[in-house]
Amino acid sequence: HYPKHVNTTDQLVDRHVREGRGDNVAVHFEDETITYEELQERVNRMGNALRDLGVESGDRVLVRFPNRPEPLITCLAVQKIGGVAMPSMKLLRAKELRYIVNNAEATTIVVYDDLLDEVDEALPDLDTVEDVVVAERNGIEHDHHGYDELTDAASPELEAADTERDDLALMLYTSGTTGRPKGAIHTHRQMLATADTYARYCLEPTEEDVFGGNPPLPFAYGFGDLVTFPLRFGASTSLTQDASPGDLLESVENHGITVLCSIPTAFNQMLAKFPDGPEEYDVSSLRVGMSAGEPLTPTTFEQFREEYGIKLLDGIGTTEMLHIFVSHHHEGEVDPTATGFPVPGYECKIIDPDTGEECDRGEPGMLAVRGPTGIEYWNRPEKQDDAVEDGWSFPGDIFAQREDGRLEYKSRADDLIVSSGYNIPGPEVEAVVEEHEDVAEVAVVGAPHEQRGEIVKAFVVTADGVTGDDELVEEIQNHVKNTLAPYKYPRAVEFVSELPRTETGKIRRKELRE
Ligand code: 3SK
Repeated sequence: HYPKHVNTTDQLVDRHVREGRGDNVAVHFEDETITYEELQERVNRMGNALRDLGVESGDRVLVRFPNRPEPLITCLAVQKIGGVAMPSMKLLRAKELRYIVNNAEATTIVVYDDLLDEVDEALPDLDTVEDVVVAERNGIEHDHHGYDELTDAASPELEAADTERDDLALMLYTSGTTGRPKGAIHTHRQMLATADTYARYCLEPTEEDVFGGNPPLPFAYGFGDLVTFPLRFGASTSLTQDASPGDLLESVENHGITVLCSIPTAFNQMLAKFPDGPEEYDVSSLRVGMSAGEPLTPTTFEQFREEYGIKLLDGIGTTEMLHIFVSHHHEGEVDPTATGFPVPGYECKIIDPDTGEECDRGEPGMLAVRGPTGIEYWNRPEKQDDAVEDGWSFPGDIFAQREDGRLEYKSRADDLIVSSGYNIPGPEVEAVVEEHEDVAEVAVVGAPHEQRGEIVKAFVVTADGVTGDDELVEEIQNHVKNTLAPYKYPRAVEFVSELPRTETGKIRRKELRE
């Protein structure tokens, strides 16, 4: 429950200064540390600069940066003056920016100079944009406003706007598997609620914690992990720009990261790059890891525990739900073969898509979720109607609920392979193929087949020094047949040098299917 009038930035920044935590470190970035008091001043200057440009309550502001302090400061500033922050993925091209900015009717763009090209290319078609503010960090020439010039000239004093809890604060565009991107909208209340449910109960953060990792800030997962969660609890965030596995470990050592946030691909890269563990780095500060974005396999969980000494808490969330709604509630209860329980504050049920009735325990069906966040799109009523029914959101995942209440991930609704009438969840087969010592990475999808409708096909990246040949295909197939119901074995195996991935690390299954 939140008061009717609440402002996220007031809660994430100003409250700590008011309550005597102004000297706590809020942000670590490279060699720089920013205390809560300094963060407040920088946010205030940016908020005033935006107001001076004419940004008003409710206006949408596109924010385009790698993971560094400026996007965090800008989003908090936009929210403090009652606007709606729209962090956008770095790799978006002019065509995508055109659609997003025009759909959102954004008035202002704040951009890292190295990402300006695509903005400039799109700009003549951006109907509502009045100002572009450029953070000059790489000496790139431009004819827009300069971030430092505007903020240096602006006042360091700013009262938070009198926003209401259900006013919009954040909009994140998500492409999903098909169609035009959709703006997932979130209010001040919902942003705080992700911290007060998942983070509070599953991570139990304290002021001493340092959250760090490499999910991009425009990814809902990254925004929660690296902005909302640490700042809600007066803790610190460690930002690492364009982090490779080595960069991330350097940040763990230098900034004393305690909560490591990432995705399975990156955890696997860390394991592959440092097969004997992170010996070159001091990672003794770590206390827990968070994993989301893709299902975490038991193999990765076990290897990471062995090499890094921490358990990874797997969780499932979506951009629309803003953060994780199913996870184990603490590391002590983790069973790596399941995703976990509904996060405190959320309820889940499993629905048979054919009958609309609740499934029996153990039976797979569509996951429905209800809680303090829910699916809501900007101006797309037709998508809204597909995704929400009687207050229950349908994120599009297939789960089964075990007798003990744990929820077991099966697949995305569109990753279910239907072969000779059998429903086969691709990720379940992936987890088994990945157990083979000669396999580094794998993605399993359905391939069209005349007699069977579809067959299970595995795209495999072999471990370093291993050649993919017929013998290995047979070994992989036998391993699956011996571990799962034999109809789930991959009838086709193709060796590839890498898997196609999205900017947030998700495998592009659609591309593999095609
Ligand atoms: O992809 C996920 O699992 C996720 C988790 C938390 C927040 C947002 C997303 C998309």
